[in-house]
Amino acid sequence: MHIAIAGAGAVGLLLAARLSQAGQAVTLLTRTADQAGQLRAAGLDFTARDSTRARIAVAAEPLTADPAAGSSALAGLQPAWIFLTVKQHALHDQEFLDGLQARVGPQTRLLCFQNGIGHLEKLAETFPAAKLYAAVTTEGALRTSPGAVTHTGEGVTRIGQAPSTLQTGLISTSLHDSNESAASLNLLIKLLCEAGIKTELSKDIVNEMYQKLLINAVINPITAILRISNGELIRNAYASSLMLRLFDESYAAVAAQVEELPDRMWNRIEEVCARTAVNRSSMLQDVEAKRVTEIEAITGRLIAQGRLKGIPMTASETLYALIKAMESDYNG
Ligand code: KPL
Repeated sequence: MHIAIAGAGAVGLLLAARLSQAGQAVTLLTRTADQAGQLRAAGLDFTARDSTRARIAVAAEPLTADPAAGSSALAGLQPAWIFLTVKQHALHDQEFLDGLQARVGPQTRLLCFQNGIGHLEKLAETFPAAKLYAAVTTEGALRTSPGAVTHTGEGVTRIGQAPSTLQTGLISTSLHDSNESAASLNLLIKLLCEAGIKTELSKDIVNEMYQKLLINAVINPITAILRISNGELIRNAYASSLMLRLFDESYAAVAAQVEELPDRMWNRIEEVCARTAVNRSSMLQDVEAKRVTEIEAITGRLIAQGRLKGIPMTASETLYALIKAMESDYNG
């Protein structure tokens, strides 16, 4: 079985490192030819949780490379799984979608790691015949250079099948056979666990995506604006009271979408901040590197859903506008 990982950011590199170390055939599909060249030439520099460092040989090529070309690591191979570890906004880039299209065969399963919501709908629309799965991970990773990643926090990855209602009836029932899907998922879970990525099956991955959305909506924008770590967020009384306002309206918007939310979501958010106290949220890392953030996929989507249900989303709207203002300042 061959796994392709589209997106060589922190999570993509972490998965590639762990799977390659466990002997799994993996190809990293990068956005740039430079990054692929560097990874092929120097290997992937991986720092594990216990601080041990290893240089791991990995197959890497740009996503836009012709997969049929003899030089491709995937020549003549149809990956059983493609892990999509790019940020959600990459799914709106036609060049990226074309590159992916060339690699998605009738048997390929797409496992989507994006934060936020809306990406499964976009992928179902773009690849109506693809078998879609989603992952929610709490693994912590930091990409320190295009060829180096550090495993900063051990977490759990939950994976499950995307709801068939996303896909057109005929295709989803004929191709997304549930016994076959369950067998493939179980095999993948075993493989990931053996590679040191603790992975579990989720029976309702959409609900879990919404829980993660709530966590990200409350933590990420404030840390990015104040440029503080997740731990500082709960130690700062003003930031915490802003978090509470965000939590109340975000909780209401999420609760209007999913059947049941676990109790104590606020406590879970505090726990996440405590557990990842020294970490800088992904949105803060994006802002510091002047990259486009995930504000649309997280706060933007939540505001839209809240408004549809008549829920006032005033704190979210203010933070959304502040992050958008920071983003538009990058170029100007
Ligand atoms: O997922 C995260 C992120 O930074 O995007 C949290 C949970 C906030 C941890 O930093």
